[in-house]
Amino acid sequence: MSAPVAIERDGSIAVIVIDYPPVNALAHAVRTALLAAVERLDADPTVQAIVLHGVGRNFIAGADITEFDQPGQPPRLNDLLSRLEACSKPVIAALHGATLGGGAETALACHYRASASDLKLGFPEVSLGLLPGAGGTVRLPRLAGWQASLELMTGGKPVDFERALALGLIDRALDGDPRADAVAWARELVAAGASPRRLRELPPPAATPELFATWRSSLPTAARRLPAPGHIIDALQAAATRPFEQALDRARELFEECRRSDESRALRYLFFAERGSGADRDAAAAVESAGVVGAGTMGAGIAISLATAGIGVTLVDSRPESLAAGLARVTSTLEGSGRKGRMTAAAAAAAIARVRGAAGLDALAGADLVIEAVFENLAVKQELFARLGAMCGPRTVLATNTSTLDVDAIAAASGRAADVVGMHFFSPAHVMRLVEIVRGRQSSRAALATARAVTRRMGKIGVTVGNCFGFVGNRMLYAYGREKELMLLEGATPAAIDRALEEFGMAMGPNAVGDLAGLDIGYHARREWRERPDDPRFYRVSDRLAELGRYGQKTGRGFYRYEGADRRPQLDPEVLELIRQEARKLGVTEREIEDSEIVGRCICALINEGAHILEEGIAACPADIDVIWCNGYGFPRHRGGPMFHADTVGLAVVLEAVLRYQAGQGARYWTPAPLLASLAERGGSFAEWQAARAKRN
Ligand code: T1G
Repeated sequence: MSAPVAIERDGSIAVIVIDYPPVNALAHAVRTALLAAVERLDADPTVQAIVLHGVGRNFIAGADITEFDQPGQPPRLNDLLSRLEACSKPVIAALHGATLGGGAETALACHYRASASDLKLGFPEVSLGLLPGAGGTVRLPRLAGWQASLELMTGGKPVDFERALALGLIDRALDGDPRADAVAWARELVAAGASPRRLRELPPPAATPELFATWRSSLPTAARRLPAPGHIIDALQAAATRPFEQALDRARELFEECRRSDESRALRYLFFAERGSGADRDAAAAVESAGVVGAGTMGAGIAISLATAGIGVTLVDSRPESLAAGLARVTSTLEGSGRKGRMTAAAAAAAIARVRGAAGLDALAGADLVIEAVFENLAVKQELFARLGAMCGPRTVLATNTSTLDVDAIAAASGRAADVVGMHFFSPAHVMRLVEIVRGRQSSRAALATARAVTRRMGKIGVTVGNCFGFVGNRMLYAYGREKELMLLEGATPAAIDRALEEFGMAMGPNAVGDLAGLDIGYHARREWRERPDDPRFYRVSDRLAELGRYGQKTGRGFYRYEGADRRPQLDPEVLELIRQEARKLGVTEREIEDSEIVGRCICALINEGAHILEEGIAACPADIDVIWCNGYGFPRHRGGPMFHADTVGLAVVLEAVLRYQAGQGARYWTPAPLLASLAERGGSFAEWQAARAKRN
């Protein structure tokens, strides 16, 4: 591997070149070499200016996140950047692509900044439960002011070239080859007698304590539960009220507090878990044309995602009105994204142009990939796959978007099971980033790799799972939902259950989720479930609501009432009465249920089912389960997912709770998974278990 930092000379201009794939992260080796280069060039009288340049797809993507599980090794980034800023000759940052976190802080420590137009400059530390710990909180306000600094750092979203220029974060554009253009500019600066411009020498802009108090109080509830957003505001306030060096030290202290927090450990864990393994990338077949069968909500959403990724799509539906509605939904959604700036108008128009409609399956004969999104019924899907199997070309990969049904049974009907995989999208499919890629008994390596590659190309996270009822996500959802349904009968109200789990951090409580997704969907899926527990209490309340046509938001009544366009749930005494009636019929005694029990039973049910799923190999590792639940089911990211959360609280604590619920509720649902019991008994964790397995393989 070549040296991470090199020095190149262009006459009296020296270029420090950072080349540390894949994203020029400021790892220990890079910091050490960078410091040596700066000290050498600053001492060299033949050097009149220094250009800092990153090779590859971006300038610097930040500190090396893998190093945050250990205390930082010297040279610390703070000290390196202070040395860079102290240079006696102009230092020019030549930016391009992702310039994030420590990369943006490095740019701020330079004296002049220029950038190519593909710039993405930002401070995403908050999404890792951290704060900019190397001077960003002290230097940025001196350049961009308090408002922009608070927005950039508590929001974590990067800005593009235009916005960076408008904020004064960069001085000018780099055209053509950024390195060469930056050297030419450096030469101009030297000729003009330009001297170093150090942000530390600027006074911080005026600020009142009210500004920071207002920001603290306007933080969203979820953000207020986490250490980082508040610590960012503290660090910025320190920059407003303390001398430069003291403000730097304060930011460092606050950074260390965040780095050691469970929240940041969880978010860093998810960062790498979501990038998964790049296994089998080479086995993937190219996909330039795709077919989507079924122009309903899911079908249209899948077509939008494929078209936005640059793939030609044929949307097929034999019912003309459904096809027309599906195509209209594709067009209006993409136009809307263009209008709202989520994509450029040109990109939206190009994506719309990539989608065409067809009434017959024959239009898909030459497609590279076909994804089915028809009614969730096994016989319907088998009949369709029999026709697709016969009609599509030998290279076509066939995917089913079923959310619960047996992929092997569907694959068998196609007569070419090796080409069949599950691609379980989440609603709304053009928004939700998760796809469960279901491996059938005969799915080929190439078919699975192709499904993963297309998922990545759509900018989504693909997690490969085994085939069973509900795969990983929905199978665990049934355990989680089962407990909330039982507690409804035992006396907890829908609102109390939702509030307790939302306070735990779930994006939305399970009853409100049921109303959003449609209680009829779950009802029909449970009808299809052959191994459904023979227990009259099992989802009794949801079933009764569905049988009464209370499907949730779409019918204005479900667990809650919804008035007209107002999507806010209203309590409905009729539902409480219905639940009491069902409980009486089932002989279930009503009692007070604490929030701790609501959260405990629902979350422990998740963890215990997750352990079964790992034992059976339906999920390859605990991280896959966590990625699925954090991206598909609104599990709080700052807890890292159910399995990471279990390790954080301790498996012995989880086992003790499971056994307590067993004593109260019986062994039927509360028998500890053998993996959970054995790990807990020997003081182990799911992470250690996975590490030991990885070592054995
Ligand atoms: N550290 C270590 N590894 C990193 C990394 C980082 N900062 N960024 C990316 N990688 C790895 C990643 O795991 C993957 O590895 C490969 O690079 C490609 O990434 C002191 C405290 C830059 C926009 O939060 O947002 O600076 O899977 O698949 O889609 O104040 O990576 O190939 O083995 O994501 O093209 C702040 C994190 C750090 C930016 C590129 N910086 N990175 O996206 O590729 S904290 C960030 C990204 C900090 C200072 C603070 C993205 C990207 P592998 P990828 P991509």
